[in-house]
Amino acid sequence: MAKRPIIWAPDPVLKTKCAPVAMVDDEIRTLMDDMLDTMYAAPGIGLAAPQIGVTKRVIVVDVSEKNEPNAPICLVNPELLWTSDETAPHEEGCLSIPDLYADVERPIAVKVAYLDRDGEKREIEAEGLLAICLQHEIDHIDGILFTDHLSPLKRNMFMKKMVKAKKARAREQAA
Ligand code: GNR
Ligand code: NI
Repeated sequence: MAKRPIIWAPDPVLKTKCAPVAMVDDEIRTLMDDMLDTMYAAPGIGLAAPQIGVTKRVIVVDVSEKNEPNAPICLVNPELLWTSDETAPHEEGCLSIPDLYADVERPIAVKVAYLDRDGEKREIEAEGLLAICLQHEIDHIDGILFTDHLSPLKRNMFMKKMVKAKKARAREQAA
């Protein structure tokens, strides 16, 4: 189990359409464990493999409340089978876009097919925060950030802020 550094936008790895996993083996299970460690440490409610530099179709989510036991879900090759016609805006943030938040309009309910930690085929139906998080993470493995759902004006503003923040961090690390 290990926490890994989170990659910040802009970075080409975050724009990559990730490759399907051929087999859920120990390497993938270790990747998922590391992703959970990284997500809980952040803390966050989801994480996609490209956020730690691995361009594979693997995501983890846990939308349990702080006072509840952890409820991690690990999804390999997740696929949106169905999305509701009804949509709603919800404020989103991203560990790869620190300190920036914006409303994103998405379907309020989804059905997702995936492989679990044992490589078994499963389906999950979700609404509320879990549905939002699943869509946010599936976007990541298609190279899409939540800022890509915003108006070009807002997206450009965010991108400029991200470039500035990344430069500031690079300066801090050099000092
Ligand atoms: O921790 C996270 N919170 C969050 C809040 C609203 C919508 C989506 C998210 S996902 C985010 C973690 C992250 O960046 N996952 O890719
Ligand atoms: Ni994210």
